[in-house]
Amino acid sequence: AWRKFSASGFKTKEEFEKEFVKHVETTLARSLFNCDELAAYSGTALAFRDRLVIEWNKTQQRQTFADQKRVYYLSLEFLMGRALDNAMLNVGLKDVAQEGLGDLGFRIEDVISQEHDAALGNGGLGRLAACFLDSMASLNYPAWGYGLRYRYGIFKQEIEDGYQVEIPDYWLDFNPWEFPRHDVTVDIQFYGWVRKYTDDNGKSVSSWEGGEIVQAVAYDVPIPGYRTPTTNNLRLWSSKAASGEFDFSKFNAGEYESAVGDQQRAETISAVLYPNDNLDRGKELRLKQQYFWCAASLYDIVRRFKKTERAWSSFSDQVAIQLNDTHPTLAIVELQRILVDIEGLEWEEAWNIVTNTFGYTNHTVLPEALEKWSVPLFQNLLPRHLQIIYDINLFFLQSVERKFPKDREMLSRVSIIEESQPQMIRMAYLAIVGSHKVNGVAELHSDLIKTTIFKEFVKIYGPDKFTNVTNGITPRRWLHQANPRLSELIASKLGGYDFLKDLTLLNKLEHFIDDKDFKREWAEIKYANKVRLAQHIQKTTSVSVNPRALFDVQVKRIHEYKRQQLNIFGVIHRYLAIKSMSAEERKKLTPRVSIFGGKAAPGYWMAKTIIHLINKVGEVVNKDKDVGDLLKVIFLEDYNVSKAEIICPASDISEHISTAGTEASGTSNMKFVLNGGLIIGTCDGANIEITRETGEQNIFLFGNLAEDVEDLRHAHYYGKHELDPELKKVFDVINQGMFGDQSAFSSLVNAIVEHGDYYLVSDDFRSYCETQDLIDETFKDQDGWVSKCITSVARMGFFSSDRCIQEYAESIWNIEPLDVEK
Ligand code: 26V
Repeated sequence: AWRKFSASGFKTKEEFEKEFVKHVETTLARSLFNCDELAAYSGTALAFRDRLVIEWNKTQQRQTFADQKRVYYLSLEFLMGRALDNAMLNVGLKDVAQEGLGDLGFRIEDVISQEHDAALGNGGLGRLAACFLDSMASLNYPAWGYGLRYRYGIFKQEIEDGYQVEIPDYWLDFNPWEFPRHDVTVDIQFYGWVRKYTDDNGKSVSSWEGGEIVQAVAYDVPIPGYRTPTTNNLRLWSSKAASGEFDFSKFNAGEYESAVGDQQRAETISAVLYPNDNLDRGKELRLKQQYFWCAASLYDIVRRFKKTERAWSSFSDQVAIQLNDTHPTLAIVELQRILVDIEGLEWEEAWNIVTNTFGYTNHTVLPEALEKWSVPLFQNLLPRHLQIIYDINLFFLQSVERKFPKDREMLSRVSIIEESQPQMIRMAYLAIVGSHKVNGVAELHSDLIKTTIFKEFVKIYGPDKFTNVTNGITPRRWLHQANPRLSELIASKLGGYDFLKDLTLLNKLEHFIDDKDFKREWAEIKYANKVRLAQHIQKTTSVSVNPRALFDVQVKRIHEYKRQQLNIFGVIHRYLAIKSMSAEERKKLTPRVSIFGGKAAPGYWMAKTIIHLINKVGEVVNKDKDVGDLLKVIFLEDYNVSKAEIICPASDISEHISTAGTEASGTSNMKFVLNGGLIIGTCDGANIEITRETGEQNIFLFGNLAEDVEDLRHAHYYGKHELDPELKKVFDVINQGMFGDQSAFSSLVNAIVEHGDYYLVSDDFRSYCETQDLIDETFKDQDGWVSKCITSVARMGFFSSDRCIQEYAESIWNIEPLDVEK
């Protein structure tokens, strides 16, 4: 009956305009006469927000009454990007808004681009979480995301004099997409001590007492599904001082400064996203963030479960929790604490519930990224949790001992506590022991974790606990939104947009592989997308690039293992080749624009040096008259989600060239291919599955294999590797100062020449350059090139995050979709 009273929202252009004007004039208190683009964005966002809210409320009510299992996706990062375009496309009223805004004198693209990216993540891991939210809602799964509401997202990057400069990303000034829930708060405890006593029934009980309290406040963000009323919830926690706990008394006693200090300390917890990607520094504030967020989320989940008045034994029939990497592993310990210390369950019973509830996804094998926390730090901050971890470990090691009675070494290898100085807690091991399923994110990666970092656990639990779920991307944002013209062309051939809900339908494009008009239109769209990127490059770097040239793109976080250094050394090699050519030879060359983008962690010196070198090479090459259009080198500032939406549709070749065995999956590889670009890549991560799906003739693979990496590193270590002669020439010109003061780049060169070349740049250099030459040749046959691109797109259906989420739902979460309308 409540539906009778709910607003239905606008449907027509006129109704949209009415809503728009209402919001500009009342919500924003502005006159239509000084409505600029930002105000137009705000008015449009608020109009669409109203629509989302109606469906959102409906969905949440329906989920509550349906009483079926829900999944909670715990992630410290959600790299959402912009929300308005996505909301308009999902609701299906972008055309209406476009016309309405047109009437009012605005271009919809300009309005959309007013929005500040929600950048609560570093890279692939955070963007994956965002794609998952989109797919879970689009497939009608009852699902919530839980994260932290950072006041500052990932820093904005500026390039000054070739160096990266970090600017704080304060993004909350106007955010129409979040709803503060000042009534949904949780008190979170830190520090203190454990009191052990015997209760009235003679049972020994532990209780965590004292310490200090910080309050968690919920902020909710609606997550609309594509063309479905299902609108899920992303709940982000913000920290603030617990009012009345200690600051008020101090305030009254005149201790203003210390009262304010307490408040600031509390607010610091959710103040800033850690800008490290694949590097663990073990900072106390990061542990505080993790516990704050896990404890608030668990309290919320348990509170919701308790309202159903079910027996604890049915908890894992109602609740699945997925851990996005080890960052939320404390949730395992917290649930055990709630069940044993607060709800009074027996250890065994509680532990069964816990392990049936959790699944853990591993996203990296890099040793420096595997989280470990020092025991003394833990002891101080979370004394009761440390005890529980010790008990979990004790019972676990006892079971291992029973299974492998003769293998004493085994116990120290798999212990959750590393016997170092100080002792360390191995979070990945804790996550494995506390979950019923562990998965990697691409086939090679899932095999590697089973045979390397977690091999002992395969012996203990058997292979079935370990599984693979290859990553995917949402075709709504990464095809339809980023590349509307290509999406429209595809729809015209397939008879509608059903492929956005079932991406495997793309395979029908193969029927059109000889359709001349189709291919021409395809090529025109790619060209138009390149023109658009060229304009962006012109505007932001003042360099003119020829959109007919081959656009070669590498955009991702800067990291030695991703090997942007291999790319830029290859560019220098190409530059030297051009310089030594005759005019005749130059005419035969394929003109190329090498485009780089990505942030370096602020403390990662080597990554910053790579950025510096790219920029200095660009300065020299781009003004060299000998070279002209044959080669341009561009570093795009501040790579983020909304820039990726411009860049992905505009590439001819993108680079995914990590040292084999180091990139768990990669997801931008999928985005580029889905947008009609080809890949140069190593046999790593999801590149391997992309090759299997799209065909070996449609990808440019090079380099050594993962299985050979160990031997090659050995060869370097024992001085048995000879530096690649062409790479040596590149180093020679760097050392001669061709790109400015050579000492600025010596660490980069020496990592390869003197320090063992851990990432095997020299080993792969030759095959990398040869493969680039092959790309030049292949690109000369434009018709053949377009055929490869179309064939690849037709075969990308597997890489939808919808497929990926369905696999999680069936093999890990055991949840069913829920129709909101029924
Ligand atoms: C670890 C840490 C350690 C503590 C400080 C901050 C921090 C941030 C991130 C990480 C783990 C990073 C793991 C990661 O980002 N993996 C990426 O996950 C993508 C999605 O599965 C995948 O496509 C990439 O290949 C993989 O590098």
